[in-house]
Parts: sequence; C-alpha cells; structure tokens
Amino acid sequence: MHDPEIKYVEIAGFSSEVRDGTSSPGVSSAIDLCNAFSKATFPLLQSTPKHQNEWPSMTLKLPDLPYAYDALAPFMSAETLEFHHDKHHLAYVENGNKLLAGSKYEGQSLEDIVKNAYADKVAGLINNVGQHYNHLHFWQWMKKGGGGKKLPGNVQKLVDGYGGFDKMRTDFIEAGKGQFGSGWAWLAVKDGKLEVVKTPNGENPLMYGSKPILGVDVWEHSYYIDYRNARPKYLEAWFDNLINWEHVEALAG
Ligand code: MN3
Repeated sequence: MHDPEIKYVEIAGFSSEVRDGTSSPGVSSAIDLCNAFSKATFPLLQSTPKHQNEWPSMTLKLPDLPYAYDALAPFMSAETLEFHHDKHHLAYVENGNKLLAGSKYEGQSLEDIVKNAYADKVAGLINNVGQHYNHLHFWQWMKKGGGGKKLPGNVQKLVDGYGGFDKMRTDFIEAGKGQFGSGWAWLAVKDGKLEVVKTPNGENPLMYGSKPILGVDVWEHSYYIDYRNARPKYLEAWFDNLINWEHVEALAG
C-alpha cells in the first residue's frame, strides 16, 4: 500500500521491505520510521530534530553531520562544513523536494530517482537529487583521523585488482584535478572491478551504471574557504587525512 509519508528515504543498502513500509509494525509514525532509517544509515547520528520540522512530510531529509563541525580541522574547517552542510546541502534537499512533489518519481527509492532522472534527462532532479545522494555519503566518507594506506578487506581487493594503492590514489586525485568546473571524483565498481571516474555538477556513477563507493566534492564550496583556488592541495589533504575507509568498505561489501 502506498504511503506518501515514507518516500525518497532509501539509500544504498536499504531493503525493499523497509522501503515499502511493510515491516517495522511497531513503529508508531512515519517520522519514527524515517528516524529509524536514519539511524540505520547513519549510525553515529542520534536524531535530526532541528531539520525534521522543516518538511510537512518525509521526503528528502538533511541528515545531521556525523561529527562536530570542527572535527575535521585543519583539513576541512568548521566554517566550510557549516556553509557546505547547512546551506548547500539544505538547498539541494529543498529544491529536490519541490521538484519531486507530485512527480512520477514519488515513491521511488533515492537511488532509482537518481538513475531515472538521468535517463529521462530531467536536469533539475539530476543535480538536486543527485547532489543529495552525493552529500549523504560525502559526510560519511570523512572522519577525524581518517586516511591512511590500511584498507578494509573488500576495498583492498578492489584496489589490488586496480593496480595498487599508489596508482589508485594518483588517479583519483588526478580525476579531481581534471574535472573542469564543478563536480566530483569517484571510486566506483562496475562488473566487480574498481574504476576511477569524474562527473560534472550533481552527477554520479549510479547514472552511468556503476556503484559509487567513494566520492570527493570538487565544487569550490567544498574547499575555497580553506584552500582558496588550490584544488590539488585540498584533494591531497582530503585523501590522506579524512577518508573514512569503513564507509567505503560498507558500500563495497
Ligand atoms: Mn558540495
């Protein structure tokens, strides 16, 4: 049975029974159900009360950051995170919700909306819902004390198959440097193999039939406060000091 209160909350890994609202009979409301989703997806989050009341029903939802605003300094400042999360990501959420309301995409999972909007060439949805998906993961792809060469098992296997850590790191950073204008650099998996790709604006590898497992935001809003125009320095610092490989593993596994 269609329940308009629980749409658009799926990201990678959610089961169809959760998406369909046919499970969790003890959950008392759609908001509780969505908070349960949020906790399952973002285990470090306790709740999202300050954002929860900004939408009349559960559609796209801005998650809280899974760490304090100053947790990633000096590699990414509190000021950058405040602007990036509180203003940029929020704008994607609000614009995406306006575009989704009453559209044929209602009731689809977030991943399906991303893929279908791209197939249908709906630019507003591609960029706003794409960016919502990208940022949901971006916050989780970083952590205090991240980076390093010690990779979890599934990621290590993929990297070995790609040609090793150093080649992967070089190619990923080069992809970020080489993305002309705004966009993202990615590690993605296609047919069981790791690939390094770059995408413009709000696009991501889901739209091209690959599974994204790591992405870095190379829009200027992600680095200009901290690095000015030095995108290469941002990419190196981000890769070596912030990557949360456990989230990469969760997507790769
Ligand atoms: Mn961004």
